[in-house]
Amino acid sequence: MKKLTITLLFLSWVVKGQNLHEKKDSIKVLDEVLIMNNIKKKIETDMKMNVSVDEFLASSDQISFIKRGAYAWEPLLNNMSTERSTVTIDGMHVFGACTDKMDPITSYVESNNLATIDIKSGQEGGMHGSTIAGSIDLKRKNSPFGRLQKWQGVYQSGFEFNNKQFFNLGNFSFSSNRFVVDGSISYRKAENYYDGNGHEVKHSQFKKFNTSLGIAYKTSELSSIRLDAIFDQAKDVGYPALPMDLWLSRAIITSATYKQLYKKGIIKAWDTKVYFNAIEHYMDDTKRPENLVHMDMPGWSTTYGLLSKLNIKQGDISSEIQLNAYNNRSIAEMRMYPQDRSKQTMFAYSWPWITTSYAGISFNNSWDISKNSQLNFGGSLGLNYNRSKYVEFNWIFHPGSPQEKTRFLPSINANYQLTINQFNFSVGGGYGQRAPSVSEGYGYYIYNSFDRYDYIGNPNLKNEISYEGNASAGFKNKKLSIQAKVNYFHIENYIIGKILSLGSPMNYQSVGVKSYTSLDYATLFNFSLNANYEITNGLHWNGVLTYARGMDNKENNLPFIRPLSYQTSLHYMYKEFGIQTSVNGDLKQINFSPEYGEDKTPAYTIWNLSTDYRINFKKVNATIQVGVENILDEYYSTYADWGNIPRMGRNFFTSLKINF
Ligand SMILES: [Cu+2]
Repeated sequence: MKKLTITLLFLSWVVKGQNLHEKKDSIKVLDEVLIMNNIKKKIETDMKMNVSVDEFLASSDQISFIKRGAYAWEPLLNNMSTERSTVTIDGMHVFGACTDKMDPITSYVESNNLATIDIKSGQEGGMHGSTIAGSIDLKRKNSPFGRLQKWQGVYQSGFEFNNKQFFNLGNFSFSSNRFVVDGSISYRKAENYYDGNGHEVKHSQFKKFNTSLGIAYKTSELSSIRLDAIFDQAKDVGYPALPMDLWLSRAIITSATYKQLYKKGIIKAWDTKVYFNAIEHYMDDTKRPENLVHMDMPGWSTTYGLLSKLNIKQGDISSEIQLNAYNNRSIAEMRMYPQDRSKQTMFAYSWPWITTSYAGISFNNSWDISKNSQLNFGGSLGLNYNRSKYVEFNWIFHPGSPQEKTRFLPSINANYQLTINQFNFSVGGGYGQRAPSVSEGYGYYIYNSFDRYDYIGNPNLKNEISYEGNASAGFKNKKLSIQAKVNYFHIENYIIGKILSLGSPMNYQSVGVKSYTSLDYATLFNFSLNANYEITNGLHWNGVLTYARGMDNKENNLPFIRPLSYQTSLHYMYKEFGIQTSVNGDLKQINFSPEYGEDKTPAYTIWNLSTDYRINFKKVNATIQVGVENILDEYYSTYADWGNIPRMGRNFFTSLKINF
């Protein structure tokens, strides 16, 4: 929805620009609009100005996380795991190279190369490819041509006391009439953190280096070309909830984009991008004395892709049509060694060279029926092809399963919005399908330390099919805004692991083997309530309440469904001084799922406080912030902390941000 508003806004600006100022540069107008939008949604939270991408995502009421440590949290959208959502960087598909999900895509960017994160729920998020839960698009910084101030830069630094995390982030941009450069560089280093009882959580350290560069050149009055690259490297990352750590993870993410705007006709803009990204991932279990047998489990993921988008406007209808195509190859190896590491005793592919090719066309229309009502409707049709090179591994548990598989993935959605005075309402529905992920379809002995089973993929799995309904209602006046949202998913052929009676575990820690199978169906319900109130000038209150419920076809609970959660914060600003405090927590997890390795998680409440001060000196403005998270040093772990690892105890933090 937000995307459509942006598009509409941009189209109306372009049209206005043409009528009022013939010579106004449309690209500039487009960029200005995008920038305006970005300024509103800075990558920071109420409590902290220098946040990681994960901390920023956590401030959304649609996102929860599975945490395996302090680094690279796995984002759950609408309480569904990453297989059910599309996570993209500027629309580009990137696939992690870890069979144990140590590297969600969000771990390959940094907060200082992002402008915003675009989250869309359910089938509305189908623009970049087939999805069930929705989409998370990480949008990179993209400076406009011909900005007044040619050079701009930001430097951020800070220290977090609990895990001795020290970070330095810098980014700059140069902009002239024909030429733009955006660059960023960052380094974070953290040691083990301490829980609320003051105990060290071993293997929770990390080191992350990230840099990005984007160069744009205006090829004509209405067209431009842009080259982008991100390089990310994480080293010596501990995952306290897993039986192994990460030695090295490296990603290179590149793209070339051509943008053409049109002054006449119904086509307003055409955007085409080709991209390539490669990820390598090397785990390390040698630092865990409890592992008697050592396993190397490296993984590689390589993706080529194309996306091409048209923006069209005719009368009251504006449309987006997008072509997505990509090809991914995922490889993961398992090498087992006895204590003498020079002797390898076993070799297997846990991802036996899986190729995924996808091509799809999606469209999205927005029709302004009247001044206060709007109909959005869209859909997509995708073609998904998989091939397993070393299909022998898949035949061990699923003999005779085909080496190649082609699937059609249709989707459709509609949503009606109505505004009556200060009230707004929306109601919508959707239908969509997704193909199984590489692990679900072709994984071989992927050890899951949560339920302690080895997981086997099944190439014959049916498509997951989602039927979805959603509604929202809101009220807004000068001081108060309240928004309530609900959605409901009925998902047929819901993919989940079930115990296999045959097959013996490979890992000595594992208790058995599970194969991915389809439940007849599962249902998911999500509710959120968000309120803002301006108590007096400078004093704001914000509150969020979320509730979710997920069940399988036998009314058993689904795993990783967030219990009732709340967050409330107060924010006070006086001149250059700001202070904010927040309380957040989950209630007791009653609806847990013992079948999938969950146990009851007690309630917890966390109290945070921070204060900041701004200094303006000529063209430079600096902000310093000090704060403390988990003031009461509560010992807790959440429903989605893998293996109930405790979260961080009291954490003092300081940070500095300089804009010049
Ligand atoms: Cu890994």
